[in-house]
Amino acid sequence: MTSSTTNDRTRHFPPTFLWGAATASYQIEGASTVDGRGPSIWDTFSHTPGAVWNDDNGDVACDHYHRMDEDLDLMADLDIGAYRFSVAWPRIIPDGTGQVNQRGLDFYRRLVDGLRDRDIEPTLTLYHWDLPQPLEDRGGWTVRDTAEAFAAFVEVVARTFGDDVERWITLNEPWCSSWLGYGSGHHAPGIRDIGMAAAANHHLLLAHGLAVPILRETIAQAKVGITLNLSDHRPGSEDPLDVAAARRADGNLNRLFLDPIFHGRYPEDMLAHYSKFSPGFSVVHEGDLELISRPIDFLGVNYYSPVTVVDESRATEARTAGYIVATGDQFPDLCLRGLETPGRDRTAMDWEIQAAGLTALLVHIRDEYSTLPIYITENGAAFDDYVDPNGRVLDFNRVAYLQEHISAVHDAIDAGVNVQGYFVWSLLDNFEWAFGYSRRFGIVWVDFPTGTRLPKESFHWYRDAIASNTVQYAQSPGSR
Ligand code: IFM
Repeated sequence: MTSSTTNDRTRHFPPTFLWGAATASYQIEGASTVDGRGPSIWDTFSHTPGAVWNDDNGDVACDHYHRMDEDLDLMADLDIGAYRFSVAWPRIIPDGTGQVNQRGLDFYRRLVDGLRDRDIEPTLTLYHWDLPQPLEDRGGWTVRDTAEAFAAFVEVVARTFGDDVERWITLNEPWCSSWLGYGSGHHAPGIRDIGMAAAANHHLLLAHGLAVPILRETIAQAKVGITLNLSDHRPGSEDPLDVAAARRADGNLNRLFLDPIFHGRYPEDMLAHYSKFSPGFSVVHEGDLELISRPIDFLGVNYYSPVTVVDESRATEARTAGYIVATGDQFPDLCLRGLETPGRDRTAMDWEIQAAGLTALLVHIRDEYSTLPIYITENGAAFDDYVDPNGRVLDFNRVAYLQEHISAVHDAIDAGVNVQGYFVWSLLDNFEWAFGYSRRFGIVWVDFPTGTRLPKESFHWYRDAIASNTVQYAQSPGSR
């Protein structure tokens, strides 16, 4: 892969570089009971008092279900080459297994055709967290049957859209589905049990492994991948305890997914750690890892922020060294504490902005795991946007974030990493899970009471980047 530089700051992307935008079904569609859609775990969770900020829910969200044409026109105006969306399993098979709901398929048919009409490549994610509730009632991702049910769902979607969709993503961020859903309980279904989270981790990967051959057998030209949320993990100091803590954090977020997919095994240190929890990885059957490590065509990487940690016994030293130390961790079993560097910019999610972490992560994946094509399937930032008196959203902080991170992608390409595309998260402000509508990630403002869309400054900036296939190089302050 080649890229070139024409002046001090202009960075050109390869001519085939794919520029895109991403969304997910539950976060934007609304219409939660329309046209035969069944309930998902996120309907149940968001309707549980206190589970989501302000008791917000996805009943209406961006009402994309009814405003699809307007959203397609926004995408055409942005001139993206690809749109990454997810299909809602409960729209297509409302009970999770069995009867297929044709009206659910019809909705995505209109979407795929609308994209094709506008020369935008559909990039289809098969699972972005909205598990049909009836499957959760039978154990959800903690049981093997759910992986089998997913395989049957994949077959329906592949048969329906195989002729029109080339790029398929089996799962979005299985770490969140398993560890936030069943471990910390911050996400649906809201269970707090480390042993169940580990079992869910495995069954999600199994679901991916079962889906790959179905996609290949059904669609001759399918390009199949999986999207992982990964981070660059840094120890707060060179103390061996902190180095070990960073290794544990990396083990939970990165290696529990990358190792089975690319090396066909779970990391020994993580297996040893989680052997204390039941059922944990005892749910792994002989042959599962061969399924999980079946060859794929690309890796989707979602990156937002680096992670810096110390061993929990060293919190006081870290404070003395000038860090702000988190008071606890969502996974106490890992015995670590997250650090904030005072003075570093952070997003409205309180995530540190550090684009160099993206380059480091991409180089690490290339060196340790795979030279397969990589797509940045999500990257973006929430900020406290507002519509100004002139009717504009001047989100220059988001522009800076995108500029720095797209520059970091360019750095990775220059370092020889095979990055083939970038999808901004997100096209629209949307339902940000446990944060409800309090966090805006969109490059398009959504006025939730009315549904009105308003492209932000970042939308116009991103459109220029796409049109010129360049970015003016920028680094996050304090980049290492
Ligand atoms: O909104 C989410 C998305 O659904 C998955 N990746 C992270 C985003 C921001 O939190």
